[in-house]
Amino acid sequence: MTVAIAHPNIALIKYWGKQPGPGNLPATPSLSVTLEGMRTTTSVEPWGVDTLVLNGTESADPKISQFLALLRQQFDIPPLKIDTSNDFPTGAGLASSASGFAALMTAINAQCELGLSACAISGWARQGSASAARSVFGGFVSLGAPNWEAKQEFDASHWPLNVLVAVTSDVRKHTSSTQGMTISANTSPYFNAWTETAADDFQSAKDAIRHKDFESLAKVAEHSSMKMHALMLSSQPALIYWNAGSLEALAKISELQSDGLDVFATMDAGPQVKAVCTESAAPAVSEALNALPNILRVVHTRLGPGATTVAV
Ligand code: 2P0
Repeated sequence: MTVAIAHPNIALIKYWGKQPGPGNLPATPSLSVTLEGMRTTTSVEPWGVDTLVLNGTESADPKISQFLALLRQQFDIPPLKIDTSNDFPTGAGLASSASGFAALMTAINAQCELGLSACAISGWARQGSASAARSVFGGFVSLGAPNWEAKQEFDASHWPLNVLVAVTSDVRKHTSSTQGMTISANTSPYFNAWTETAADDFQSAKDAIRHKDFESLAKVAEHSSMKMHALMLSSQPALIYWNAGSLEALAKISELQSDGLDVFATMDAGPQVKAVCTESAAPAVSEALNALPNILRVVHTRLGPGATTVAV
């Protein structure tokens, strides 16, 4: 048996939409931070028939079945029991598929002795879920043209940002990211504007991170997040991932910014709000978010490492 762990990542520059054709290639470059405070733990072992246990319950997941079928076109992989669990809400906009496929591919590579490099593991993980390519690496990670290979831009020690996740719901989302992206690409009149402006945002964010320029990073990251949600809202049917707690958290973060705190907000395909801030701002941000009526809890995380196997 092999056990691997991987952490979710939060995109500061968002991926939403795919290129046509095979390989699950994103339509937009993305840039993320890998988080240490939440983890997926996945074990794999040879078994009579493929079996998936998700958070303690035997489950069927077509994405995982398709992923195994794709891998088996290239590698000799026996039937496997995959036992995977998250210590955070699954399918609720906390990038569980990112850490899930990163942990799964890391475990399969070791268990089946595939001998793949981290870059190749990431390439396979991307085919399971594009954001998973980023969770193979720690710190600040890019996924962009021309190769669409994830790459660590800076390790976690480069800039010790904190992320406070304001959890506003533990309910699984109504529309998966994969479905949502197709709906947006096919129906939103803003889709071309989204893809045309993404490369500039990506470059600005990389520059801001290199220079540890919080104000510039905050500006471009909030813009990327809000543009993605404008795209979601302008899709037909509209993809509304926010709830009352999301709006409360966004308003509070804006207020904290006006008070001079180094903090910005970003949201994904779910109602949780992630407040990214400097180490010194974190206690005040945490206290302010915890005091809001519709916030269930606040998870405080720092930047963390990439996916690894662990001894059993
Ligand atoms: C991101 N998200 O960059 C964006 C922001 C959600 C919002 O990547 O279809 O689960 O499996 O490649 O990676 C979520 O999408 O989608 C995602 P697939 P994935 O983090």
